[in-house]
Amino acid sequence: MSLTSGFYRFVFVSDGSDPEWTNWSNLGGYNQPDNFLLAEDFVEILLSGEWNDVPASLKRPFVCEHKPGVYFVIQAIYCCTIGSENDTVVSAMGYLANNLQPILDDWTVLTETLAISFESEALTHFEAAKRCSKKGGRLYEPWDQDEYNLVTGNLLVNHQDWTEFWIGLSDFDEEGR
Ligand SMILES: [Ca+2]
Repeated sequence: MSLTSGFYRFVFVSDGSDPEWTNWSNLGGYNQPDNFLLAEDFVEILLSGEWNDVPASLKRPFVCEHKPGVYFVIQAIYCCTIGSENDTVVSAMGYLANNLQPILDDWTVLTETLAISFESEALTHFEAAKRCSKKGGRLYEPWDQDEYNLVTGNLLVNHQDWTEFWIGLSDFDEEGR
């Protein structure tokens, strides 16, 4: 199975790597990605969970992701290297207990390594990416199919006001527009 889809090579925005799997739609009877009018370089997910390439200028709500495990460990180490000669592990656990909740409130923790946040404000792809970054995360990049099923399951149950959401997949750099 080719990882590229026809002429188009969509990669994760964060590091330009190829997805290990794809989930393209045949929206409107056309196999996606179709780069309609040669202007579709960014990817939305549909409520079906399938992917479609669309122009970056469209406004969509979006899904941010965050790696809570790594984030919390870094926070804990940071906390306990400042002015503490006590048992680092105990201090770190105390820090986590005191500081976990506000972070959890802002993110839905799906697994030990993935927290997501559904943002209902419709923004362009670039604006959405910036917003995720401001929250300490990035646009959601579906690396893992099982995790992806959790994410889209959550979308279906809780976020049906919109039918399309930005994720962090693009062929903008590949295709150069
Ligand atoms: Ca398309």
